[in-house]
Amino acid sequence: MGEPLRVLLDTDLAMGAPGSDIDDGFALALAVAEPALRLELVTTVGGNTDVENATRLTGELLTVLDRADVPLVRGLPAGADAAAEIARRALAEPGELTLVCIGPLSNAARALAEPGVAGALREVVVMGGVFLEQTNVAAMPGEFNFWCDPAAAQAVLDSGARLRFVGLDVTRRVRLTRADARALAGGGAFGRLAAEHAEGWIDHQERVKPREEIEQGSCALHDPLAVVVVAHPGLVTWREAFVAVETTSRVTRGVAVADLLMWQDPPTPNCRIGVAVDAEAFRALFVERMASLP
Ligand SMILES: [Ca+2]
Repeated sequence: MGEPLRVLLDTDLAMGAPGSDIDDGFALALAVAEPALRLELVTTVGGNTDVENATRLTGELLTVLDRADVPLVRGLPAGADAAAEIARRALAEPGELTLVCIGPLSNAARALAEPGVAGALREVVVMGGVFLEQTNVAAMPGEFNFWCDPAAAQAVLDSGARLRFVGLDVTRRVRLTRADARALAGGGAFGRLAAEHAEGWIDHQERVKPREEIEQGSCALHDPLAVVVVAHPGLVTWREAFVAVETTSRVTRGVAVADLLMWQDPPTPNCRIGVAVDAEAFRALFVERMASLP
């Protein structure tokens, strides 16, 4: 293995708050546990919870993971904020840093609006969008991160950065079952905390999505997939696309339209999107990495 890839992680982490989504917490844990990655900065954004809570909970989780040394910078609406720090680091070391975005794209859009930043980042990997399917939920027609800040998602797509997206249609295929959660409880401090909150999250999902079959008895590991594919891109099948996001519509806020370049005179692609995932291979890697944590 060569040098670890250097990662900046932008997150709306809520693991630790009752009934809150847990996948950012697992994504942070994977970024710490994966030997092919080196986590150099964590920034926070409002989404699953507000930015204050996300920052506090991220700090607490980094301590549980024995990585309180990782710099943590709060995002919007703070003054000296996350976007400026992402931009500063990217420009200081062009071609070296990968930005992984697992919340709404508000910080990323602001960072990428700074001259030179889009070209200076090695890559931007995003959990966001739904490209080959749809949510089939009128209240949230776009995937959550795009739906929260569709203008930011569009700005990231327009930035010219090298972009990869894992969308909801792919990420919802990688699952954590109740049995998985209980197995984690037999591990260290992180495992015990994660197990408790994962079971609570599965309970919550079952309650609020009673007729969505896939949400019964397990929960999706959306954000961890975005972290893992930085180091292990072969877990997902990628396809070039031209993606645009609806920002103003009455009906389809946050919906992404992905042109797969199939007709003559196609648009110029602006990203790659995941179109399939090896869920079993992901699962094997996830279990192994979780077992290595304190
Ligand atoms: Ca998230």
